[in-house]
Amino acid sequence: MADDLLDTRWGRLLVSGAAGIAGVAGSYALTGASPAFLASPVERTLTRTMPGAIVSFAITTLGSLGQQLNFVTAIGLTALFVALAARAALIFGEAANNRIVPAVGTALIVWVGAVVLTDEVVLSAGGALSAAGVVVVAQVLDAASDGSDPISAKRRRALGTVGLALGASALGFSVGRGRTPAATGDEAPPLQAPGADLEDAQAKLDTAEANGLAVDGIEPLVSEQFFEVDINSIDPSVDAADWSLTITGAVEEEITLDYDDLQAMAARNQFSTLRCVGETLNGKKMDNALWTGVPVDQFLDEAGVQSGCECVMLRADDDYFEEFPIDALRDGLLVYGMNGKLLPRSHGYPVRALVPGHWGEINVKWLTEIEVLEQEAQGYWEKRGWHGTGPVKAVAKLHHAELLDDGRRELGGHAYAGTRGVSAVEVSTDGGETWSAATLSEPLPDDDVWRQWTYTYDPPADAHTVVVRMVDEDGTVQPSEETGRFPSGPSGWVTREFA
Ligand SMILES: Nc1nc2c(c(=O)[nH]1)N[C@H]1C(S)=C(S)[C@@H](COP(=O)(O)O)O[C@H]1N2
Ligand SMILES: [Mo]
Repeated sequence: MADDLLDTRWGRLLVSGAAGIAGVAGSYALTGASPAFLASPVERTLTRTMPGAIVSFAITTLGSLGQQLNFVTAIGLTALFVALAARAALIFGEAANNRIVPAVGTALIVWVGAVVLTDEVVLSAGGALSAAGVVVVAQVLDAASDGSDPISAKRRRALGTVGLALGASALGFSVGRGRTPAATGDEAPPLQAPGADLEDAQAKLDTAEANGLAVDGIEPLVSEQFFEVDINSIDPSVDAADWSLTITGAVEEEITLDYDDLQAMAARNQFSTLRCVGETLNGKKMDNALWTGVPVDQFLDEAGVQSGCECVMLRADDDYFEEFPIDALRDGLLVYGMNGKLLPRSHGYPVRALVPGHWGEINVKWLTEIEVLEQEAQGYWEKRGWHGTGPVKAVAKLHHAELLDDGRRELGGHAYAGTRGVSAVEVSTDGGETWSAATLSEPLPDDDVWRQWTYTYDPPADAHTVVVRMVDEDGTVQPSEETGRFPSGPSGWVTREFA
């Protein structure tokens, strides 16, 4: 059958490629954006094995684009793996002169590979069956051809196969999107936990609403769009019923807590702002929420800490880990609620650590283990050169500048200094020569929290530089010295030129 598409080299390549794309889409259709998606373990492996210097370079030069590139690479590699499986099965089928081998072989290789990578016996069928489906379609189209006008018929079949694979892929991606567990806070269900004081949570949220400044251009005191930073593009999806947290290592007695245990214990509602050490000085990765969780120190006492270094390693379901002083953790919460709702998957459902006053990176999401250490060790980001486990640096951000109808200009933003608190924000419109106090939002009931600021002035006719700085509760003015974000987080006063 010399006119068969699958008898030609390019035909087999084409069908294999189409099978690769369909395999990725079919996997996604069944799993959505969850760790069972075939590209997820591939991305994790890429992330973990990438040299730290390259990761840090990508973060500082590309920002989140670096991670997107990594994810696209992972999807490409996954499609390549499926395509190679189909190609091997096709070649083997031809050598054996067997019509069953190509489809069954494709399905089998992809399925075994997927099970090895994802540990999901049933969900691995999605990629395997769709890839095999493309091979079957190509075979059926070949079998149905009558042999006349071989070249153009082959082209038609080639187009048919590719078209079908792409159509099926589009369908697969839209089905998969629908299956992706809810990630955003708004979609999270309301909190219902025996130990949580929901009236207190609502009262605090009301306070935040009342204390916010009436400025359109800046985020409210409780962020509507809370930033996310993850080492992987696909978040773990942990079942609360299966979740447990163990306190291990240098303790008198190991402790294991499950979700019900935690929800039954007296919880606290606490405002806390998170800021990412890897963000630019005036970047957007700083946000505030009301967190509901159980104070962690009682568990450390119960376990009986025997640490030689007074330090702990927190570990998570996404293989993330961070090390820092145990004293910082003693002020922390095991959080299961956010803004009166269940903690969303994207922010660490079912349970994350909250460590007030420290850079975001030690606020470990999808927390599974607290290991009390004998000796200092390095966390995930410290292994990659960062120093982000300590207290946050103070910052006053400038995110809003608007000319008002009366010709004046309104400026605004947020200021944050960890648990040191914000007592004032000062604005200079002459490049730092003279300073004036900005208007601040009323403080929120907890200390580790940002404040909004606004300042309105008559802009001069010529070019001028606006500088913003904050003062903490002790009266300390935020240092003016500018540093980049790598390795210890950005410092300095935010400036902006107006022409
Ligand atoms: N398990 C886990 N926890 C994590 C991370 C992560 O990638 N995995 N990212 C950290 C970083 S760098 C920051 S800044 C904060 C961000 O928290 P958010 O995504 O809830 O805003 O989570 C931290 N906790
Ligand atoms: Mo971060």
